Amino acid sequence: MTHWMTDSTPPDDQSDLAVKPRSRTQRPPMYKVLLLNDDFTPMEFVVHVLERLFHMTHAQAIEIMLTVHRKGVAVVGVFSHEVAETKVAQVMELARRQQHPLQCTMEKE
Ligand code: TYC
Repeated sequence: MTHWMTDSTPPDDQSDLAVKPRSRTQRPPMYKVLLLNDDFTPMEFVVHVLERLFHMTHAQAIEIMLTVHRKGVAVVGVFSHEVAETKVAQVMELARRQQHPLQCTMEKE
């Protein structure tokens, strides 16, 4: 008996019946960054934050700011955990520096 015959892998005589192995690749979880409404933060400050930190055009920033103002909350972007955390921290820091009560949070998509 030759050595290769003791191998535990059976001869592949049914290659035409092969099934696709289940893919084990996974997407990393993504996180929504949410902006919350309040009664005190000036509209123009919120627009500035959206332009500066979320790279929105002036028109897009106004639209999202007004959505938050009317509905109470809006998603301003979807990012990896690390980027979402950084964005939230940057918004909170800009607001804190200007003493605005603006709140920004993140949640798993
Ligand atoms: N509601 C605020 C006002 O009337 C404006 C505002 C919009 C505040 C969006 C926060 O996330 C916010 N000045």
